[in-house]
Amino acid sequence: MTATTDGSTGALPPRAPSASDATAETTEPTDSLRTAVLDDTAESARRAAARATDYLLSLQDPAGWWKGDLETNVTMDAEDLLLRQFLGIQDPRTTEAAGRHIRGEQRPDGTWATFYGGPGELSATVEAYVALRLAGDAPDAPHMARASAWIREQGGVAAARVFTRIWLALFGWWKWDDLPELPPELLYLPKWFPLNIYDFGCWARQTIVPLTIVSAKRPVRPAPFALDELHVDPRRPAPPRPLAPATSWDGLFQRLDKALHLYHKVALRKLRGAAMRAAARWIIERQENDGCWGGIQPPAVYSVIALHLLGYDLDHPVLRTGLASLDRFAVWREDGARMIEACQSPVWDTCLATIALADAGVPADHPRLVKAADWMLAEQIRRPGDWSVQRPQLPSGGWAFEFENDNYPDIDDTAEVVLALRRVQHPDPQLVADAVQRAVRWNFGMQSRNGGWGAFDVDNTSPFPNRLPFCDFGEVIDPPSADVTAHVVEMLADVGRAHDPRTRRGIAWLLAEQEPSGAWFGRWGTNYLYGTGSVLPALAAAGIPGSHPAVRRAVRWLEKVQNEDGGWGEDQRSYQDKERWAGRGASTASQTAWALMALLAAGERESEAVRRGVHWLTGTQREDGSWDEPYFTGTGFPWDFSINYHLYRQVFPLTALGRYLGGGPAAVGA
Ligand code: R03
Repeated sequence: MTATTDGSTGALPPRAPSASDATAETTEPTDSLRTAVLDDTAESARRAAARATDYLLSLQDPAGWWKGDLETNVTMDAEDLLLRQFLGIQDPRTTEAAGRHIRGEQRPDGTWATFYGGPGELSATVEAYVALRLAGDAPDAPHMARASAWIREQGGVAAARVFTRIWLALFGWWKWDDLPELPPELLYLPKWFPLNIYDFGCWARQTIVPLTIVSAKRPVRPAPFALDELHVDPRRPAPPRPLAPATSWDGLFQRLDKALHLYHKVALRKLRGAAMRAAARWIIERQENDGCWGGIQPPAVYSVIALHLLGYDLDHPVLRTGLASLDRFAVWREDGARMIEACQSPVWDTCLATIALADAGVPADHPRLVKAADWMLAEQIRRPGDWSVQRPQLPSGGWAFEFENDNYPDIDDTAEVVLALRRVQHPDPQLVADAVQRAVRWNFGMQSRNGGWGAFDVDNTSPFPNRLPFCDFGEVIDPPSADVTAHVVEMLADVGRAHDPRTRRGIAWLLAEQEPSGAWFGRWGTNYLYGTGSVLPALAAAGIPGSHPAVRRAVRWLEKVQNEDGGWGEDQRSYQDKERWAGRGASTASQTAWALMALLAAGERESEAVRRGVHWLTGTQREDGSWDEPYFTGTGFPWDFSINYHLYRQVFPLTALGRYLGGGPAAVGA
């Protein structure tokens, strides 16, 4: 047994002194560990992991969960002020605090970006500008004049996304007639008919249903000021858009939209009324226990507006609790600024934190891990949801991302929660086994036809939603992705189902999805580093050896894109220009960790690339055990909506260091 300086046994992965007062299980050190303790990489990794463990444990809520801030962009804050203005519930303290946050995010050129270090973005800049005017900033103040000049240069409001123009239409700053139609009669399309609401990804469906009511009602509240400065030509705010040939898909959908505009004028009042009432019922049935809708900002704000337009009072329980749920998306900063989260991530953060701590050698029966497991167990969803429309016979058993989102469990969270639960030694093993069995059955049942897994629904791959002129922002369908599929495969292998034919089809789908470069695309994390960092651990778990050609190609790619400083980083621009930016960007803690997780799974523990990567992590760690990460490494929608998950900088480095020290799932040797 080799003793290390902190007195712990060399055979064990790093353990935080405060976290690991429990029994040490002693096993013989493996050859690799024996070498590792002799060199300073392992020693500094051990110290870094111990500090990171303590820091992560200090962030756990007494109830057992973790939740890091989910930072996105100022459209969240701007829309919050616009909503308050629309409903007439502005209050000076909130306006002041939101204004402070928005002003603090403005870049020197007067614009707002949608991710750290990104370019100015038109829609975000328009929304932020309008919000600051609501907060009282004068149009000729230098920061405002710079913003409006840039907006005009970019084509003005007319060139902004549909959602932005909808917000402006609510105050007469844009004409409803110059927006795509979304008729409420959409709800009547049967589920086999193209463009029925179940053809859309769940987040789009939840947003579109309330917007059908808004778009039918076309409300206009008095504008508190004019916005001429945001149009290239204020006399003609909406220059005509060129019409594509009728024989093209775009042309066809443009004409469909024109027809719907005509229909808006002649819609049968009875049918329209009934359709709006059906939409309201659909919305109210889906309100969660905490008052929110889908746990995400867009459905929540548009549902509140839609129901209000149908005559619901602001103090009606549905609206009162809905508005209260939006208030809980606010994060108040020390400097008095108020930031709105698009969504909250407690389940996701908790399962990732649990896995990280287990990887770092916190004993499986540690009270904090048991507390986390108990919290996760209580969050399992035991009733049908929107997913049941495609799978009416499938019993429930998934987890959602948020505190309350029982209608929309997702496959990704379910896979990761199972992986986390299985790392904990719970006093009631049967409780865990039953929960895992339900989850495995649910994830198997949610496999798409092609063998992969989407995030929320089965076979959500219709080509039509993307063609609608309305859909010019983000993704509107939920096809299988490599990252989610990898997480499911890793989980199925962990529960002993690696050889199930359904798992094999998942693996075949993954192998077919590999890019010529050797990497995998990251749908919900940025980007090829996230995809590859998800797939290689899954392949290893499923018994694919490190010598497999696909794994070798991925390893070569990772080594190729490693930064000079030893870390890895990938800019959001990789979603726009993969030739230039795939795997490229300033090193970050979470992305370096993903690359290391991939390499370690591929059996590369002794490689120079891994040693340099570990050094980057240990060398950039702060005194308190945390890492800085201003860069956004999470993805809501590729390019259009990026996320800085504030816990990623902590959980992924800890997992990588723990696995480096031998704490994680074993790699399959080359
Ligand atoms: C990381 C893996 C777990 N994962 C869940 C990830 C959830 C990410 C947050 C989702 O937040 C959203 C923000 C949104 N905005 N706009 C939309 C939206 C949806 C989700 C949106 C876009 C287009 C349409 C409707 C809504 Br149509 C800001 C699986």
